[in-house]
Amino acid sequence: MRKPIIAGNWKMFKTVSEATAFFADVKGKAEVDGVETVICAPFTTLPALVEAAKGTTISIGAQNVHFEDNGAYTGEISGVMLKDLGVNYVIIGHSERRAYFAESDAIVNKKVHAAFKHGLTPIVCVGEKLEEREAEQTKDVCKVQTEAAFQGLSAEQAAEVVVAYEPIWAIGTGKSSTSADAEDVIAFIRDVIAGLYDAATANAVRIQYGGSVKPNNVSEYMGQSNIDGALVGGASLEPASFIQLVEGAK
Ligand code: G2H
Repeated sequence: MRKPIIAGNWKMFKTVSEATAFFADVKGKAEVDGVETVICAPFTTLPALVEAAKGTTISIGAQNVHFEDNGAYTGEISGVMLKDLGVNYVIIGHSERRAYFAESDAIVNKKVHAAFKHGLTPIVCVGEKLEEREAEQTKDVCKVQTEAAFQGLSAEQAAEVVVAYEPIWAIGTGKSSTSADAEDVIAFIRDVIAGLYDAATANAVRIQYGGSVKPNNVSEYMGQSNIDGALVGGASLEPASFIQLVEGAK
């Protein structure tokens, strides 16, 4: 059985004091038996959140990692540094990073390897643009991105990856994929992983849906057999809403 995982992706929101106040509000409430809760926060807030999360079941994640351990990469943060802080998860290849920071499939794959090297669980984002959806290329795009992200991973590593299927046209727009459409693409992504490894490995991989997930639609996605949780941006920023998302994933 795959454990559902709700991950908040705060993007570039919250100062340290805002993050600490948020955590105090959700502590004990966004902790639900049978659901894994993750908060992926800005780098500056990570030390305070890791400290606050001690003794709770909430995991803390970053939103990016460099693929090298250290070096002359001004402004970057490595897996060594994240692990040193006590961070457990890292989002890799979010469409905003692919679009605004030129992250290619090859870079995403290097970052996935860097995550495993340092004991971080990668949440790997894949998903199509609106024009690709309209051209009926959704599955082709997801196949290419998934195969590239998993390249060179052992079956044991592959089983630990969390994939987030995020149709780009649904991100922050209020337009969400129907649960049936999301299930169709996510089942396809699972088949792609089965093709790379085997059915047992593919069945172990948790695949989230992301894109305008809200407290009022999370259960609908969770009701689909291949959808194992959600990566949530806007609706993860308010404590009450975040708590409802975690409760809705039961
Ligand atoms: C998609 C998602 C979080 P939102 O980017 O990764 O954001 O829930 O705001 O659409």
